Amino acid sequence: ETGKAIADVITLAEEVIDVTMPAKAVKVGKKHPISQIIDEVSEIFMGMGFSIAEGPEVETVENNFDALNAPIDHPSRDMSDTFYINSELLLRTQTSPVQVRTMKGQELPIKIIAPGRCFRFDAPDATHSPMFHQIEGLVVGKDVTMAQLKGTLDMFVKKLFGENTKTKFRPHNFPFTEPSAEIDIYWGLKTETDYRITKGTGWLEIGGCGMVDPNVLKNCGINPDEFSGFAFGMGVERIAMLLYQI
Ligand code: 2NL
Repeated sequence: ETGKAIADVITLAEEVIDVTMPAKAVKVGKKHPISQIIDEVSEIFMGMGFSIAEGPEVETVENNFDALNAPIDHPSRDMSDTFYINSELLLRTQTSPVQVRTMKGQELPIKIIAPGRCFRFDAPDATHSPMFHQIEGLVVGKDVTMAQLKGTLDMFVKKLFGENTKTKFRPHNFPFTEPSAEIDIYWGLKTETDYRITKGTGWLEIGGCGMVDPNVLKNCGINPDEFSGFAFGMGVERIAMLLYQI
């Protein structure tokens, strides 16, 4: 009986989402879970006035690290953490270089999200993959504030996870933002799985954010005395696993 019950649950999960066969999923009119999340998140931000920006997966060290204020000895720059093509080119380790390109090349104000594929020299396990997806966001203009950052992300998580979702901004450190925070949502402790995924706290980290560091604005040709900005980033696989119970 227990075996049958488990089999039924597995069958149900497979009917909701097929994580194994993107081609088959397309045939039966379903999108890959990664595409579903990217499309759903994009819809939410477009509803808040953001545009979608894209850029190359092969990037310059300048756009991926230098412009983003990454110290020359930052561990993420190591050969053992990043796929280098040569001394100037690499596979992007986040989608921020898309935003760097936009800041360097476009008029202000900027209000974009950048979804896409990223690469890090990681051994695959349950929580790591050498290829993964991120969605980053950037707003730059006159008088852009941290209050607007918190309001924007609070509205976003309510639209994605439900209107009762609470947020917590926990101080953190990133080279490209100052101040910086990690974003936690209250997930709850109703099931055993909830205890496992929240490490018994009920809170779940879903991404990072902060005010764009003045050095980053300067590196991209924007005067930090005149303009300010906020940015955020989240992992698509992580959100897909939460929403689809993978
Ligand atoms: C995370 C954290 C973050 C950003 C990404 C960013 C981009 C530019 C300038 C400043 Cl061009 N910041 N992106 C900022 C804070 C956090 O991602 O946990 N990602 C999965």
